[in-house]
Amino acid sequence: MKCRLLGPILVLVIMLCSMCQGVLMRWSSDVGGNDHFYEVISVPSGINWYQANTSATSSGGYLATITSAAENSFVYSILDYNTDFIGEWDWGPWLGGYQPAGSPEPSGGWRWVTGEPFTYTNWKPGNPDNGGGIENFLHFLQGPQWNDIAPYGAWNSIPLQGYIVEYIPEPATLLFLGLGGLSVLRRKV
Ligand SMILES: [Ca+2]
Ligand SMILES: [Ca+2]
Repeated sequence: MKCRLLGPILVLVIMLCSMCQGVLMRWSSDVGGNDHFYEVISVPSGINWYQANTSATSSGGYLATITSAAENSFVYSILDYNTDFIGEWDWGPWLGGYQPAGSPEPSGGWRWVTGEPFTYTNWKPGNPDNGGGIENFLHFLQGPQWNDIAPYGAWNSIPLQGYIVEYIPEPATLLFLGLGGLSVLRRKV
């Protein structure tokens, strides 16, 4: 039994460790979480929402979708405020929320990239405001609260410097964790 499990588990761990760079943080069901992994990807040169979305899906996850206050607290807790929030206005990383073109402004039609219900929200007061008529994408702003912003960042010209990816682990990975595996997987840089 041990030998039969070891191979797939190692393959999964190697796959997780090779998907991209950074530290995977597990929101454990032991503390009321969903057992998903989250990863903050720092992009000092800047990245727009479309690029972040493509990168997240190509690495096997998706831009983080936040559907409860508890999840918002967990995801925000893994951010380093000093490096993940940038600029005069403390712009934080991209999330997986967006507003399709043609939605009633400023608050209509918001959805998650996964299709999960967009019922829980944590807008910063005054948002969403569809500033400049072009703000249809979601990110953390000045803390754990959200802002709608343009796809290319502030004023559609100052890109954000990171994004958060959410991964749903395979059952075998959860079994590995249940057997005493790590709750934090450190990726190779
Ligand atoms: Ca908008
Ligand atoms: Ca806004």
